[in-house]
Amino acid sequence: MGTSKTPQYGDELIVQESKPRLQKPPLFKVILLNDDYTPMEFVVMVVQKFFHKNREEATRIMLHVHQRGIGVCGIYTREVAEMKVRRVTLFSSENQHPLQCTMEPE
Ligand code: TYC
Repeated sequence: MGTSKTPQYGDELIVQESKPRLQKPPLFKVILLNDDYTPMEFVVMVVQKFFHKNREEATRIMLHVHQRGIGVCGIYTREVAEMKVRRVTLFSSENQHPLQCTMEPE
């Protein structure tokens, strides 16, 4: 019908901005499981290396797992948690230790 034209400076615009509704990504706990064979020192080293804890905190986490059977090393988005689980599992098996690492929704 030929009534449209290129918008010009000064044309009236009514813009309804949408509210910023960003969803928080789901988070996952990365967990170590106790076993009878993995040396305590190896577990402390794993917690320091992959979860960036200092030696005191890593020792505390290791002892918690040793005494209670299970313990949280950190909380991450899905992709980061999956990567940690894979790396810890690979590193443990490369070193002939049965240390089990898994994840669960927070
Ligand atoms: N229970 C093991 C031992 O006595 C130590 C250990 C701690 C193993 C934590 C696994 O996730 C673990 N040598």
